[in-house]
This record gives sequence, C-alpha cells and structure tokens, in this order.
Amino acid sequence: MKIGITCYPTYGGSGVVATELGLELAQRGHDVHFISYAVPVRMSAASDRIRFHEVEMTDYPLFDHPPYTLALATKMYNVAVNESLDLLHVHYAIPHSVSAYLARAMVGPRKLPFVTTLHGTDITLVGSDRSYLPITRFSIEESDAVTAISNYLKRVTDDELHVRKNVEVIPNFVNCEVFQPADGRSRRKEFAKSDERILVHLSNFRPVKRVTDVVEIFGMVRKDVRAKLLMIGDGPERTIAEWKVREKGLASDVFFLGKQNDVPELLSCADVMLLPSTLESFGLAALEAMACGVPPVCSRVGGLPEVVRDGIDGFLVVPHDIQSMAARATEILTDPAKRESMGRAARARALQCFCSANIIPLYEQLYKRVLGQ
Ligand code: GMT
Repeated sequence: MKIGITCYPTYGGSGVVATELGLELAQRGHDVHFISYAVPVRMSAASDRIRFHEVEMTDYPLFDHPPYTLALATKMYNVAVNESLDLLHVHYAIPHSVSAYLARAMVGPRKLPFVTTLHGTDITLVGSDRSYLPITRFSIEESDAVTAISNYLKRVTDDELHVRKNVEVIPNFVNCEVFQPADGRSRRKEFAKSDERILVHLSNFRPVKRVTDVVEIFGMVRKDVRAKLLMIGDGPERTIAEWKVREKGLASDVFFLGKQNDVPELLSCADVMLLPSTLESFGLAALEAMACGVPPVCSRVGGLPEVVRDGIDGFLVVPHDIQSMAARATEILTDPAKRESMGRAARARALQCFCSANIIPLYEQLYKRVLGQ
C-alpha cells in the first residue's frame, strides 16, 4: 500500500508512534510518505520506501496565524495525487483529521480514505476547551476509521464527545528487537559506579509529566540508596527541574541528557523508570522501559493500568503521592531478586501484548478493510 502519514514531528508520544509505525510499515513492504512541517523525531532510519514531504507555510503579513490546516490539506492533496496514495493515516485529531477531510474532498469521492488515531490530549483537551469540540467530533465522524491507543481513551472519547462512530482500540506498540535489555550493561558505567543504582525518566517535560516530582522522588530514594537519575528529553519544565536539583544539592547525581536518539540504550541501563504524570492515555515511555526490562513506577491514571500490572511488572501509585512512589522505587532498588523478577515480567509483558510484530498487522488489516469499503 501507499500510505500518507501525518503527525506532529516534535518530541511527543503521538509523533513517536506515527514514526515507528511508518518505519515498521516500510519494513513490511509498504511505501510510506510522511507529511508534516518538519522531519519527525526518530525518523532516522533511511529506507527507499520512506519519503518526507514538508508542509511549507507562507509568511504573509496579513496572516497573524498562518493557516497550517489549509497548507497541510493542500500538501496532502498534492502528495496523494502525485504519489497515488491509497490512504492517509493521521495521528492526533487536531487539526490533522480536518486537513485529511479537506484533502479527501479535493481528491474526489471514495478515492482517498483517511484513518484517524487519537492519542490523548487531542480528546482530553477538547473535553475542557469546548471551542474545538464540534470540529473535532465532526472530523472524527467523517474519518473512514478511528482508532484510540487505549480502552481508557476510547471511553473518554465516547463519554466526552459522544461521537457517532465506532472507535476501535489498537494499543501502542514497541519494537522489542530495538528496545531490549542491555546485555553487559555497556552504557551503565558512563553514569554510575558499580554499587550505584540508576533511575530514569523520559518525557517531553510538559507540566503533565511532573518532572519536578521526579526530582523529589529521586531525592527521597537517594536518602536510602546510592543512585543516579537520568532525565531524557526536554521541554518547558526542564529549567525548574534543574533548579530543584541544584536546590536539593543533587547536581552531581542527576544527568539532564536532553533530547536523545539512542533511547533504548539509555533506558536499558536503568533499574527503575519513573513516570509520575497527572495523566497518560497510554504511557508509551513506560512501555519502552518495560521492553528494556526496566520496571516502571507510575501514576495510576488513564491508560497506564492497561500497560502496567501493579506489583508484577511495575508499580501503580495514586497520582501525586510522591512518598509512595519513592517507597516503591526503593523497594525495587534494594531487593535484587525483585528488580530481576519485575524486569523479566516487564519485558515479557511488552513482548506478549505490545510487540510491534503483533500490533502492526492490526493496522494493516484496518487499512485493507477501509480500502475495501
Ligand atoms: O504526553 C504528551 O505530552 C504527548 C502526547 C502526544 O500526543 O504526543 O502523548 C500522548 O500520546 C502518547 C502516544 O500515544 C501516549 O503514550 C501518551 O500517554 C499521551 N499523553 C497523554 O495522554 C497526556
């Protein structure tokens, strides 16, 4: 198939899922055309089955806000016609599904179906910002198929938007060959001595991720356990997190690594992953850690209970209860047998339920069904 994929190219879960999906589809013999305003993060692996089409924006003084939705629709239309696309798959409803709706109308009836995948804030934000609700509901209902990345998100979409459209659940996935436990723990020595443990956090450092809580939790753990903290990613809360680290006298124990491409290598040298978010519709970062054999300590929110089994392959804790999160992390770090068994269970869970080898065919089946409609 010839598939056009649109996502936000920035550091965020929906862009990562869209990119990894495109890479996997290309490996399975499909032609994938990414259409966005910048090359998506993680789109590093070169393949002649993958192309990138940049949406260019006209910077005309009349436009206080250049109309990206229209520029994207026009680019989708051009790519569809020039590359004979079979379908579009857009990730994150706003504004991508609206652009896809316009592109489909421009191409002509039944020639360019589009699939919309909902990721979280595209639904939970419109739940609180009613100005986007009618158009989001409209573009979802107009989609040829709609998927959500967790049962939680499907429920919220049904409850908040009351869409007259079946939202199917296709969970997020991880490439278990790329994300796997580090044999020999090669990069561990870069960050910690042999008697020190490593905690890790991975996110886009938005307020919802509560990165300052990560620092607080680490400060509590650090009182009982010799340990280091790796902070992977970047975003608006990084400065305050760095300030908190200095204030607590932890500067020599915390590494702010910024945006990184070698995420699997970094995750796999850790012993525990921290994800104290206020909300996660899925929690892809937790899954990636699990595939690397690293048990996560997370908030019991959104779709995380569908990913992590409390006490088996990680811990789920009441959101904002940083004391309990620190206690759970310490429990794993001070009990080598528990760290070992939970890490093994986490890897097994990723392999069994969320491995890309099992999930990508679900998208292929969906595409075939949509094309047959
Ligand atoms: O969480 C973010 O800030 C990024 C956001 C996105 O849309 O890029 O992530 C959402 O999609 C991810 C991939 O499906 C999920 O793993 C995240 O849980 C979800 N974030 C939220 O629901 C807050």
